[in-house]
Amino acid sequence: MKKLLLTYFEPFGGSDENASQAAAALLPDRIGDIEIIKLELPVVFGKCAERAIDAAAANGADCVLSVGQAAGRGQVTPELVAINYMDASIPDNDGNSPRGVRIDESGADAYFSTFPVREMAAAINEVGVHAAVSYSAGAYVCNDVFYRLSHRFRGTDVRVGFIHVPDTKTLAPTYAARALEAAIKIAFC
Ligand code: PCA
Repeated sequence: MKKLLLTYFEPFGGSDENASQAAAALLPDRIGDIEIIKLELPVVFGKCAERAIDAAAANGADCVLSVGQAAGRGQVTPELVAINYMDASIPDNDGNSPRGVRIDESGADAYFSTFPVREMAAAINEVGVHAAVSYSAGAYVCNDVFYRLSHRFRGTDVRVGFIHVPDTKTLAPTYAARALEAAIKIAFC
């Protein structure tokens, strides 16, 4: 049985909910023969990835799929690329606001997702939820966890991916969960 570490985020920016948290809560602990290990992450630069990396090692995860909320987006968006750049327009949940700096001075400028993002977007559309590949995960904490995980697991068999979901007013959590389930299934077929 394959093990997927599925991370989602706590609320941030003064909100009392995060669509990724609501969607993850609705996902089963098993999809086909994939065991889903769920982990909530703090919306804090650096710390988010440390938690995820520790949990991936502790559980022997075969892959890590992180999910976050992208308010203002109308579709579920598997992210193609993580960039080596932080630019926070609001402070993270520990009060950090890095502006226009690299995540890792000696790291690659960017990493591509090692998940099949085009197939994931197609599979999500097929279950009736609008989806499209996104070419930017932004420069806030979602991109940060995606970049740091990609950097940590580059050249290994551990796959790393990221999906943004719209806020819960735009897309009800049941649909976001359905989208994630479809994406996870296709990623392992
Ligand atoms: N969305 C933010 C960080 C946490 C989240 O759910 C982002 O897109 O960077």
